[in-house]
This record gives sequence, C-alpha cells and structure tokens, in this order.
Amino acid sequence: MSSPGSADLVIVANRLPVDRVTDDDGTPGWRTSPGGLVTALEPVLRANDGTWIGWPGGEEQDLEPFEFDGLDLVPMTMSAEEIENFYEGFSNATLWPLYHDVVAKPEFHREWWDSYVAVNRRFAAKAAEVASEGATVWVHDYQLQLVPQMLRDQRPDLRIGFYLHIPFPPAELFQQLPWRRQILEGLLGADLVGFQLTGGSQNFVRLVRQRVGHKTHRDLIYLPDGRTVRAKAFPISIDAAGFEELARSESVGTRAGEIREALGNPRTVFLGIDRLDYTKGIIARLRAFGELIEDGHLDVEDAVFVQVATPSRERVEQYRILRDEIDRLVGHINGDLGKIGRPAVSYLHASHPREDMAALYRAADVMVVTPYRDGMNLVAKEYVACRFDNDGALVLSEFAGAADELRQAWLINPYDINGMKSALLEASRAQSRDLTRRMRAMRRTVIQHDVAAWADSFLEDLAAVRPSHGKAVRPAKRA
Ligand code: GDG
Repeated sequence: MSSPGSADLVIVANRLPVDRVTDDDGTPGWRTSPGGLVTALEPVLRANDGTWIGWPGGEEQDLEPFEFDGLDLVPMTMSAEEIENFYEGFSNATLWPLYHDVVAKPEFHREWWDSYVAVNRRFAAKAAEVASEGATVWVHDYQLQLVPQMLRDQRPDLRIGFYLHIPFPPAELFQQLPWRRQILEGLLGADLVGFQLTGGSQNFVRLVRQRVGHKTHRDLIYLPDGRTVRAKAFPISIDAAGFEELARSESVGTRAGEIREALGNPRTVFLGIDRLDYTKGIIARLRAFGELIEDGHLDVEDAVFVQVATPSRERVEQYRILRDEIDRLVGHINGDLGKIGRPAVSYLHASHPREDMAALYRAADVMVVTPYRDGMNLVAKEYVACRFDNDGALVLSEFAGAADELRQAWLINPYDINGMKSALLEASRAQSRDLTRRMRAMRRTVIQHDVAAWADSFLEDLAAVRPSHGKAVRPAKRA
C-alpha cells in the first residue's frame, strides 16, 4: 500500500482538460481543450478543489504537476509506442467500435492489450500517490477500465467511482472481446459504476453475473470479499446556464447574424456539429439533405447545410478513410447541386472557439444530430440550451443517449434515409407554435438536469455506497 497524498477528490481521465499551445514568441503554454468530458467535468473540479490526472496529448516526457486557470493538473506521459498501441489501438480501434454497436469492425491485437494494461497500471499508481487517506477518486471512461481494481489493490481506503461516457454494449457484442473478463473485473474495483443509460448498466450487471459469476440483485453486485458494487445510470449533461448566457450575449447575437448573412440569408439553415467520427452518421445526414435538394423538396436558394466536423483521431485509419469520404461527398453534392455563390453544403473541418459554437447554434433553424450510436451527445443539449427564444428544431437519432430525455425532438433512425428525409422536411416546415411547444419542454429538461446535477448525483451516490454488504455470498462460479 502506497502512502497517501493530499488530494481529497481526484479525477482520473485519459486526457487532461488542456492542450499544448505555442505562443507567438515560441514559449509553450496551455489552453483549455474542447470535448464532451472536459465540458462536463471542469465545473465539478473547480467546485471541489480537486486534482485532475491525465495525459496532455503528444509525446512530451518531462512534465511536472502544474496549476492552470485554478485547476491542479497532474500530467501523465505517453511514449510513441503507447500512443499507437494503447490510445490509437486498443482504446480507439478496439473498444470504441466494439462499444458502439460494431459500427466499424473492432481489431483485436495482443500487443495493444498489453499496452492497455501497462498504461492503466501507471494511471492507477499515480492516483494512489496523489489521493489523500479516504479520498474519493473518480475514474473516467473506456480508456481506463482497469484502473478501479488496480487502484483498490494499492489503496483499499479509497472510495472509487467509475463513469463510462460511451455506451456499454450488450453481452452478444461484449463477448467478442478476448479480455472481457479482465475488463469486468477491472470495473468491479469501483464502489459505483456509472453509465449514461439504464440499458448500459443492465448489460454490465448481466455480464458480471454470467461471466464472472457474482451474485447480483437489481443494480447491486455482491462480491465474495463482502464488498458491494452498484451499477447505475447517470445521464450526463451540460452547463446549460453557461451556454444560455453565452448565447444571449451581444457578441454572439451579432456573430449569428453575420453567419446567416455570409450564407446568403437563406430561409433554412441546417446545422451539424460533431467530432469527425464514423459513429456520428455524418455521411447519412448529408446524403439525406442532398437527396432532398435533388428531389426538389429543398432549393439551394433558400436552404443550406452547415457541417462542422472537428478533427479527431487523425492517425487512426478508419478516421482518415471517413474524412476522405466526407470530402468526396461534399464535393459531389456541391458540384452537382450548388449554384454560383450558393453551395448546398458549407463544410468546415476545423475546431472553433466556444463563442462560435454558440453563434452557430443560434444561427441554425434545424439542428441535425444523427449518430448510429452515441453515449449521450452533448451537442443536442447545447443547441437546446442556446435557444432561449424557444424556437429552432432538433432532429435527433433514437440511438443517441440524449433521445431518452429529449422526447420532443424529431426522433429518427439514421439507417432509414427516407425517414430521415421526411423528418428534416417536417422540422424545417414546422409551425412556430409546434416549435415553441417542443423547445420549451426540452429546455425545461436540459436546464433542470444540468451537468452540476449530474455530478452531484454521482458523487452523492458514491458517498452513500455501503462498502460492505455483510451477506454470505457463494463463491464466484466462472463462466
Ligand atoms: C463523448 C461521447 C458523450 C465539438 N467541436 C468543438 C467543440 N465541441 C464540443 C461540443 C460538445 C463536445 O465537444 C462533444 O460532445 P459530444 O457529446 O457531442 O460527443 P463526444 O466528443 O463523442 O463525447 C458522448 C460525451 O462523451 C460526454 O459524456 O455525450 O456520447 O461520445 O460539448 O460543444 N467545442 C469547441 N470547438 C469545437 O470545434 N469549443
């Protein structure tokens, strides 16, 4: 058992909430980075005076703990080989596709797994070093599923929570993983395992029963050593008030007007904002939009599709292939259907400041979110938070976690192109009374269930877990 450090709340995530930047004079500095996890956790960390352990990206080796913008950050280093095997390999080419309904084919390589184990071990050792006696450690996401048990082995005094930001797959898919049992046992090191949706937590409990042989009852798992593990859904959310405030600001209002102007003041602006990822259904939605123009239901004189695709995982092959595919498709649509000064699709492959995101949300009449599978999808919630006038339409995939809460959206199946086309048309032609009724209801949900409520409820439940169940439990039978 290692000796305790001084942090009472430790967040352990693959990435630190900052990126490296180089100033004009060449000095290296940091900047807050975009992404779902960061957006969600930053306020929690500030409120609890915690420490964040994570990788800052890149191959830099000699990094010391530092403070940035009031956050205590502990940088983890990664070698070129680990970036390839742990990050691009096992995390993003094995687990990511496997957990997203095998939308792409997962690859299984033993050297990737070995690297996953080694990196998880290093993160666990660092958490063991910085956490104070009896501290709460909150481990995040699919890259670090072995950390809870590795950490518990070193520091049984800690309260350990784990939250999975992406879907947890059904047994039928999870079973493919050669290391399925190790992953389940890794997660069972936590006192509380959180998922986006009840379906994910049920999949997990069922797998633990079948594959590890532990006794379970509803959302509880009874371990032979007397510990109880709870598995429960905590749908993640956004800083809704923060987004609304930003959207209401004069500069964002002006910027939204400029965006519409630059697009030629069309009647309908459709908008997609995603990390460039094959789970997000970008191709399908652009195809649907293109067909609507082709069929004569929409006209490039009064409709445009703005698609922002933030660069992501660019060294992973599947992502490079997708980027080329989108480039080609946008070229086709604009070449075939656009007119001079009127492209059908305005495509931006770049990352944008938060103000620009808010301006885009304000400028858009129809927000189009069509993933094949998505843990939650914060973009859908951000759009809702920014529509303080109770207008604007949301077209949302049934397969995004957000669809569970945002029932008043136009819900679509992204595999059904015709259904998607009808929904896009309906949403763009909806009466303002209908839009208001839907948006008002969705806004109530998003404002009430914001990211602070999400974090509070996870941390409260984590604090309430009774470490020992005191029940006699049969020994684990192996599957
Ligand atoms: C994972 C899960 C789950 C995007 N481009 C820019 C930018 N963003 C911000 C958005 C939003 C976030 O990134 C994306 O979050 P999503 O939820 O949409 O998707 P993932 O990145 O796949 O997130 C997802 C999430 O984790 C949280 O648990 O909901 O299901 O896949 O906040 O606004 N932000 C800025 N510039 C950009 O160009 N500033």
